[in-house]
Amino acid sequence: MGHLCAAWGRSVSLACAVYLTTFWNIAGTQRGLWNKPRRCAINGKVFPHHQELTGTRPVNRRDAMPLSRRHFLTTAAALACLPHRVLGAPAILRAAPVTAQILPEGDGETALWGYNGSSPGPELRYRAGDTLEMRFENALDEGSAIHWHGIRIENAMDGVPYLTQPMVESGESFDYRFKLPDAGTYWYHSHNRSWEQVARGLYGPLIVEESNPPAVDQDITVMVDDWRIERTGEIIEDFGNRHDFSHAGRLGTFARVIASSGAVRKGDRVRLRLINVATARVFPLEIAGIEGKIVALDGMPLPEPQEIGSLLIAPAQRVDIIADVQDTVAFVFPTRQEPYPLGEIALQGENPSPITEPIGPLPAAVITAPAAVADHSVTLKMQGGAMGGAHEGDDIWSFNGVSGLTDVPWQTFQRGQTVRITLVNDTSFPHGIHLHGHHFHEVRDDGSLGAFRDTTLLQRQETRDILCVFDNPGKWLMHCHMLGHQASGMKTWVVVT
Ligand SMILES: [Cu+2]
Repeated sequence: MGHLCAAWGRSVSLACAVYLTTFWNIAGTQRGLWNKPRRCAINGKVFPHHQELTGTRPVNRRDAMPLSRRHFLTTAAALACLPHRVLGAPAILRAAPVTAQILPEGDGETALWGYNGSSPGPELRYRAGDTLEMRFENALDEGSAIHWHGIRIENAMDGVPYLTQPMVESGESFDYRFKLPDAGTYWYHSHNRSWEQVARGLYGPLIVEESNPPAVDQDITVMVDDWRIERTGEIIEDFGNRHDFSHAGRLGTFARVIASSGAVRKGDRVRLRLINVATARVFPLEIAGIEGKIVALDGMPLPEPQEIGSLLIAPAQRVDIIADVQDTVAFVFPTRQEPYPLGEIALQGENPSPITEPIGPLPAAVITAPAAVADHSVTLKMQGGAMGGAHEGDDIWSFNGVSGLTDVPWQTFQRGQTVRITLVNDTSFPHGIHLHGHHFHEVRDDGSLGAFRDTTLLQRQETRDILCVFDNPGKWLMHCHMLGHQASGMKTWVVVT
């Protein structure tokens, strides 16, 4: 496993870009954003206008940390500008209530649930081929378990209570131990009552480095989330309401990025590992201040890096970017009204010797290619929800007229079979469909193989084929990662024998 580094907690204290405080109304649409006076807290000072800050950030990076040191000390991993990144992970993840500074410093704190005293939980960083060994301790008042999202994992370690492991009840623990086969950007999160537990903050990044990582000056994890909180920071305790479930899910009132570094130099080459950890919100995302390429989606390298353009990241999806810094790195959520600022990484000095090599592809993952002709073809139709048609399920949502998990799996596949699944979104909402234990190819309209993902976004009334080699034995969940949809019927499971 990764080195258990005693100094890690101290050495990774660089947290977080500058955050602007902007709310949108609780109706949850992207319209009608309500703006607090725009301001940024840096070095404890409050600046009245965001624009005034460009290029005038403090030079002491350690002081440029608007998030509370108390609560976020262990959330970040990459120490800026160190030539060698530090692999590291604690040996225990302990879930318990925490307090987090979600709003800018000086505004109210938010009572959440987290791991090891913080939300997000600590960044776990390993190298491909390592074995992750982690004791999960549950100090919550209810059951929980940890799912290691996107890892082609041994089934018994997948973290789905009742399907792959017993529930880890309050006061109990569970030992996870599994190999990390593929380099990439992954994340871990609760997989019990996830519409509430993840919304309360039970998640963190899981980074698996290449054995020979691409040369960058900084490797920065950027989680994007929204929280349904009052303007005081207090969480709004309306989890699990059926209105949310039947519509787009629990959309937040406040959103921002949480980045593992607060500053970059002009000319730095950076790797940005974007993770949408929200329970429901699809984030369109624009990133200013960099020029580069997308090199991986959902952890898996692209054969050829792609232009960045405008990103659209569904809950649970990841995007890896390698890029050169030209200016303050600003993350913006474009809306129909004014752009909603999600946070920035400050510009601080200039890199005297920038990396100039072209940005090439990451080393390909060693994974079985799908057969030219699929062994099986099946259809999975999403039905239900508000403004949806009638369906035969007994809950809000269904797959093929069946809501929730049944005693028998939806499908049983022989190990190694290539299966074409036609995903049909016959509803009025987008859905991000996640398959556990495997990645799959999105099939393009012309029939060619597209991105290799573990979560695919289907817009309302959209249809897409995916092609998967089911080569990992066990019981695997397949569900919508809008977690309220999952909770109210949009999930099923397959068996690979
Ligand atoms: Cu959904």
